[in-house]
Amino acid sequence: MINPKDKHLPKIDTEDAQASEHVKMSRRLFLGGSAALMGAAGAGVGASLLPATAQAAKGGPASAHVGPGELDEYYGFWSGGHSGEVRVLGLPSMRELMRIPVFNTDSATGWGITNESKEVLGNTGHLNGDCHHPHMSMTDGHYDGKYIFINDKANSRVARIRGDIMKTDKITTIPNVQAIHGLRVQKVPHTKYVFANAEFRMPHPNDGSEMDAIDKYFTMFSAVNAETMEVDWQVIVDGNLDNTDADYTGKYAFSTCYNSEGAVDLAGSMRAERDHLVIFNIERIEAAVKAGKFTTLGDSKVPVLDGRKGSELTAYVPVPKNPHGINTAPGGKYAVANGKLSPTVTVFQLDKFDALFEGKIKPRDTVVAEVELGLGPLHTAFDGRGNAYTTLFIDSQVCKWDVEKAIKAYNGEKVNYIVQKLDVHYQPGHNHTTMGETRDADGKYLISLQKFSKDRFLQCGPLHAENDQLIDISGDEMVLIHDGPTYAEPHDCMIVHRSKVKTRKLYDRKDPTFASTVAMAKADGVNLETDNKVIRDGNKVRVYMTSVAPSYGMDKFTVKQGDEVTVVVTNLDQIEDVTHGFCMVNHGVQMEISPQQTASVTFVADQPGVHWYYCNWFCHALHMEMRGRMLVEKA
Ligand code: CUK
Ligand code: CUA
Ligand code: CA
Repeated sequence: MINPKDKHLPKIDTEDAQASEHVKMSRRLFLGGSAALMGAAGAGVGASLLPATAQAAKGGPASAHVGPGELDEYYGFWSGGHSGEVRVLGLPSMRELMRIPVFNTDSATGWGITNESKEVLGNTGHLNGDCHHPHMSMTDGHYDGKYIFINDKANSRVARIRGDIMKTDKITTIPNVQAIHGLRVQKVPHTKYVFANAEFRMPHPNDGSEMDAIDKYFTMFSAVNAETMEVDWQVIVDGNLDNTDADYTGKYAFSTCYNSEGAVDLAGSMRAERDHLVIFNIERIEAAVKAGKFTTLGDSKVPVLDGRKGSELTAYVPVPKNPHGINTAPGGKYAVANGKLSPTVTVFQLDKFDALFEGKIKPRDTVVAEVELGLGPLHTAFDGRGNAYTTLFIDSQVCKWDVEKAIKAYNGEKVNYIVQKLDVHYQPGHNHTTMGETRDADGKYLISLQKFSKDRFLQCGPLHAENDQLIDISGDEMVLIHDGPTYAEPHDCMIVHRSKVKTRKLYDRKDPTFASTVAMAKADGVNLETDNKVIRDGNKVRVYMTSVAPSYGMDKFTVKQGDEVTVVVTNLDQIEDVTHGFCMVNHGVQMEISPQQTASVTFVADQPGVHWYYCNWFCHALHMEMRGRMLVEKA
């Protein structure tokens, strides 16, 4: 049954929100199947059955294999790149658990089709996106499970996903800017702000009168309020903005800039040997907003502050050359900027920022190391034990290095700060460690996200999968343990211990995601939980029906040709996993209705005749029979 050589078996913790009946069941099977293994771990409440790693308790690297019926120890939240979605994976198995549509259309759930999702998507009409940076909200530097935020570079948006139902609930278009790229959350005292970098400089006003007055172009750093999802303020910067991160005091956020040159062409943006890190002084910015020291741009009411060089709101630290990632170490002492066109990383000591803003030290005095790692450093992750892991895009390697030793070497001591270089396949961008962007970095696994897979998988034509590799970093050596093909294009991910994620099994009938639909029903005098009714309002028809496996509350209804029909389905099932669907054949509509959820979809009944509708989420032995007819009477 269970092979004792499988050292990866996930830890089971009864404190754990995910330790459901299912897990307890698995544990019983486990106990029955392999009593010998229980010796060390004990059967006690909260005990770990087996070490998930620490180089799998010295017996060699962990395995990515998680047995049938066993649960993963971590959630991974993966950016879906220009697919516009977010994906949820289990780690270490790397099994894909769920897809969360955000900026895209999703035929399965009806995202982009239902009225509820259209309300979230707003009326920009854009159903494409380019997601790079998923980050979870935090309280005091720990993941709090509440929200996951994601950027859309393609349409300058920021979205929020609710941690409890794992659905997108808010999308904000950032005004006055183009291409939201870097995104991170304020870590301390809690995620009040989501920091969003707009990458491309642009004219202001951007009214079509000018193209080449590029010295007047600028871009801005935006603070999105995590609760309201409104933009609280924007700060104009010199240069452009690439990636961003925040510190562990709540006082500072900082962003890399690869185009300090302000160029609009490739050669121009590589001219300078150094670009910079721009540091934002949150307290001073908030005070300036409060004191009314801001302007606005165009139609937007968002306070805009000038943080260009010379401003007391910002500081600019020169960094070589076209730096890309900026990553704060879990202890909060250091942050690392990754050189990209320079083979170096630059280490900032964050407690020096106060002195910098007080004018006591110079910008470069905040740099405590600038050391060479290899070619094309892009992003750095941390294990919480003093080691950093930097992706080397051009070398196709992950470089493990010791931060304190790098500082010593920079100060002239003869120490080797490079611990190990591991080949990855091929050309890594982001990487991420388990819990590594929080105070709880546990140094178990590293994910390295490769842009190219080349020969690693069966080929599927000219377009290749990417390759997300799982590495056991719990011991002295990094060991590659899994190759995971992924569809376009996970720039970044984050890995959250399952104890931090608390999801609902059923919808709350008061869930705000369908509050507008509930209000509409109320105005129509309809009780969604009991009524099956057709309400006519001119040529608008609202069809309210319930559903309980395996039938809809209404197996037929009649409308007139040309009517605008809104079908509202309420799933009265109370059983976990009994999701229904609603598809009206030949009308381009379908949707998910999970237990206790209400969902609605609107279409024009333009084809006279009988039209079948059916349930398209398999729900019951008689799922095929869950269907009904709409008669459209000829006009
Ligand atoms: S970026 Cu893509 S690899 Cu958009 Cu965070 Cu670095
Ligand atoms: Cu209801 Cu399938
Ligand atoms: Ca540059």
